[in-house]
Amino acid sequence: MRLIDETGAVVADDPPLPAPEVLLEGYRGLVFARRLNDQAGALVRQGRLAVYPSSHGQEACQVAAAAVLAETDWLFPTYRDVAAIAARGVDPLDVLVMLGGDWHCGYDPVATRVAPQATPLATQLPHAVGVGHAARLKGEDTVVMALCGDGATSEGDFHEALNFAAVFASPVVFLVQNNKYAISVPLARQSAAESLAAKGVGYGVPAVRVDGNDLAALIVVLTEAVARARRGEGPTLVEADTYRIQAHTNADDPSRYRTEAEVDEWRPRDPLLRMRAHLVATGVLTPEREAELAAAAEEMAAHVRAGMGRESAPDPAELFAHVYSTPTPQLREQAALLAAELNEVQA
Ligand SMILES: Cc1ncc(C[n+]2csc(CCOP(=O)(O)OP(=O)(O)O)c2C)c(N)n1
Repeated sequence: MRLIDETGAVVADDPPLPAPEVLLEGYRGLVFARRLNDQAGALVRQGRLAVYPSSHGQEACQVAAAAVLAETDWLFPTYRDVAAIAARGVDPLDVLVMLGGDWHCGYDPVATRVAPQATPLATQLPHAVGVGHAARLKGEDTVVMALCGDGATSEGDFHEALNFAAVFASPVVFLVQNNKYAISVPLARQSAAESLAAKGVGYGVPAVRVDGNDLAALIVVLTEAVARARRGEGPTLVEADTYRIQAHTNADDPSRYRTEAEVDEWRPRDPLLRMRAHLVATGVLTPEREAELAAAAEEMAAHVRAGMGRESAPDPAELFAHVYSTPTPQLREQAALLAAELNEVQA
């Protein structure tokens, strides 16, 4: 599904576009998300942030996922969904705590209704379904938005979560950001299905494939999926067709598995450029408004730069502290190895 093409032109009028103020607010979210991605990338290069999986090029998915939720709903993100968590209203500094190398989640999941970021692939999906199922049993009208990547759809947890949610009509929206790569593994080596949305069929879950760089289409599709879940009609699977423009993380060299020409094909499909073109053409985005948005995004970036590194440095030994109440011999051995190595480095 697509409503606005790469030039910003409207290409479909059914379903209708979201209201101009909704799109303008969405554009604000895109500007903030892009600025946050750029800022976090710079902090990694300065050695002030341990790792950052950028969502550059995928910002429309991130912003839409947060925009369609009510305050009482839940968001279940992955490591790549920093911008979605920030769009939900969590201070970016708190979101970056874990990626700064701390084993703590930097925000309060219960207060923010955002689960801790998940690094193991797809493990957040059964958790998301559990929260949705529990809310349903308690008679609450909470909806859960569960995010994952294309690679995560090969994990057993994805299938178990989808099946359970379908059978028990759990109020969960599964949003798969198909950015075409699981680190170096291209989609064709990940799935033989015609599309990732097709995976909904076997579970009896309605599925939609949407242009993941079209913010308007994403908002429409996800709003309907959330409404459906809230009506008690069960889960929806949404596959967002998008692309990871930057490296998987700072530790990755994408030139080993994809060509620059392929990346260049996706650059003009940028979700920001597209929404900007649309809003300028329709007179909704004035130069003054745009300058205000840019200034506010700069302020957010300055806040992130100033606050980075305020958290205490975690003790590496804590890595082993809470795995088992009685550590196994292997764990004790690993802990001793790490301690010896750290002693050597410090000496
Ligand atoms: C259970 C599990 N297996 C393997 C990994 C290693 N790993 C980290 S990221 C990644 C690729 C994930 O790709 P995808 O789900 O498409 O998400 P993306 O990074 O593209 O957002 C892999 C295999 C992991 N984190 N968890």
